[in-house]
Amino acid sequence: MDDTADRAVPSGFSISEQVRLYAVGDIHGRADLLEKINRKIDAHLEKNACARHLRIFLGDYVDRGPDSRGVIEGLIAIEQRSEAVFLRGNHETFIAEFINNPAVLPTWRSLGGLETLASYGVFSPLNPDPEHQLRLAAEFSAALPPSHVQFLDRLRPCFAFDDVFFAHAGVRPGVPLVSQAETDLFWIRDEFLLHRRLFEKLVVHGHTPVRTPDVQPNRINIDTGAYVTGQLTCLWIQGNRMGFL
Ligand SMILES: [Mn+2]
Repeated sequence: MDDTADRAVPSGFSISEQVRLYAVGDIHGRADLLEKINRKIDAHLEKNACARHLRIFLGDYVDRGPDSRGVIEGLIAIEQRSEAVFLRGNHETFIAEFINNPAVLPTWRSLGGLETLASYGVFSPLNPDPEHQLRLAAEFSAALPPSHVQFLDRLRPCFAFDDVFFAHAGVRPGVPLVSQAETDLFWIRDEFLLHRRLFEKLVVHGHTPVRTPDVQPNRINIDTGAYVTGQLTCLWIQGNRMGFL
């Protein structure tokens, strides 16, 4: 399959012909890949001009990979030069949670949180005792630049544009898209992934890594496990056409 070719958006869903959406999957601390994908988007725009475009990032900017701090920095820079939407992923929820409740550290560690701390110059042993957790949380809070705190505060739970609905993990079947719970938008897996019928809109999501982008009649998964595979996927949609960068 030629992934660079454009094709029809599934199930007759479409967006405005005048707008091109670029959606980027889970980055997980790979600032290098974020830079690369933005260059690809810039090149695509140069070759295929469009009146308006919008970059949509699906969350999971931090953890696991080596440079979460650099990713946040890169996203803030994009926001300053381009129209962009930033969604919250389940991993972003741990940053505020750890500062408020340092005892969550073992859970966050199991999801790659120590790499995020290290990217901010906060180095944790594998099993810090509760008192040490408290110190690490204070250190981390002091190391987070205000611009990063503000960026993380304004992440959106989901975003809809015409016939397309963007959320980090997915949606709960049977619940209207406007009434989705944040825990589902950030965390849901099988109940969403195994659902076969159409939703109100085409759902574009990440969260559950796949080898290649997974295009289904009712959803498209663009989390290609960038932090291990080196493949950060971008899906573009314009009118009733779409393609991958
Ligand atoms: Mn996730």
